Amino acid sequence: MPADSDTNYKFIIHCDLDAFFASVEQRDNPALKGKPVIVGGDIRSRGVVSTCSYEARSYGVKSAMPIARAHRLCPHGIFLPVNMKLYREVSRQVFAILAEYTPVMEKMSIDEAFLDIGACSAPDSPEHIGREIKKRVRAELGLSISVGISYNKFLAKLASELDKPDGFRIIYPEETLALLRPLPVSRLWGVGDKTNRILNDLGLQTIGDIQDLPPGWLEEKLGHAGRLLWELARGIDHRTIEPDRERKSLGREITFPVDITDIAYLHKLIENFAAELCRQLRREKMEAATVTIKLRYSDFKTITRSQTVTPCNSDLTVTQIAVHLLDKSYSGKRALRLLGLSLGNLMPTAGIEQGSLFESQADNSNKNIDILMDQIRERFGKDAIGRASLLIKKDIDK
Ligand code: TTP
Ligand code: MG
Repeated sequence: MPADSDTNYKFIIHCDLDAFFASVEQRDNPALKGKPVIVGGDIRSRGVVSTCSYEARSYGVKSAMPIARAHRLCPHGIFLPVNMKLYREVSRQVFAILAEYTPVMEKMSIDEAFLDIGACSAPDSPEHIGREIKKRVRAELGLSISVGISYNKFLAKLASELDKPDGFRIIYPEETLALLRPLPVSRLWGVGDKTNRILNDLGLQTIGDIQDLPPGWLEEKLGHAGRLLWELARGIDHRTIEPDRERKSLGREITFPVDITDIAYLHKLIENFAAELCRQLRREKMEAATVTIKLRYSDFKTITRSQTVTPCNSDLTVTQIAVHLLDKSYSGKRALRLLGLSLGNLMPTAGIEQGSLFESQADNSNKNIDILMDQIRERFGKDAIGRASLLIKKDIDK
């Protein structure tokens, strides 16, 4: 770690459970221990692999691969459905343990979080904390978690990945450059297939190739992203831990210029709000488990109605639930001066590509439409596209 005199240093711990869904299945059914367990659905299903045990990985099976392909690679594998309710509960238990070590924790997904240990008033040695987390997760929850420790987020995550499974690794500043040097550029944070190809086309295969570039070269080619990649290649990462991901709800409401009773119009407004809120959730890779509507009558009496749901971020699902809540509680007789929709009980989405695993085909095509619309809006602006039913008078919405 940097010298104690460096007031800027941080101790960041990155924790990520090993083969999470599959490990929970193996824990709860000892007959599955040591076997190639593949979670994602029946071999006849058209879904994809959610995750698989390390035993199955040795056959080349991996997340997001079609189940049929996984079956060809590992015909004697044990194929199990996704039990999301159980994994969410275990995830909550794991995060409860992690939260005991620092108030500054950022959950990245269902099985992964950063802890800022430097933020504790009397921090124990990071190594001691890291080892204790591993021990407790094993003893109390029967699961194996990989822990990486370093002085920034990128290196802490890399540390936990490099030593998986059951990993424990610290990356010290003096070893950073040499450790990064031989690794492929795809190891840099944010480098997916597309950026990987661009970098390869520029003749950059390893992180060392980027380290050797003169400062500014990659920035000239790729703009700000080039600058960030060059910094990451040298182990520089200024991002801080953002515990505000813990935000518990997200809402939108409107006070009407004149009181209204038009139920069809209220439905349209709900659809609009749902689209906007869900888009934000998807951008933050979050889902909501509670949908709440708020109604204020012309005499200022205010009511709220909520429903707990399977965590989701789909425009259509949220709209249907909110419209149902409205229809149950509002007959159109009394004039309304305010309508609100909020999504609560926010939590990180389970995984990037798990969609097709545990949802119906209709859910999936809705999700795909949502994602496609997000991409178009990202490129052409917020009003570039919407579901046909959402096209309503914009003036009142403003
Ligand atoms: P990961 O942490 O990426 O994977 P993992 O925990 O299964 O394995 P590793 O030891 O490499 O960390 O994801 C956590 C869970 O999220 C995983 O168990 C299942 C789910 N998931 C999906 O449903 N689909 C996906 O494409 C990925 C990557 C994960
Ligand atoms: Mg994991």
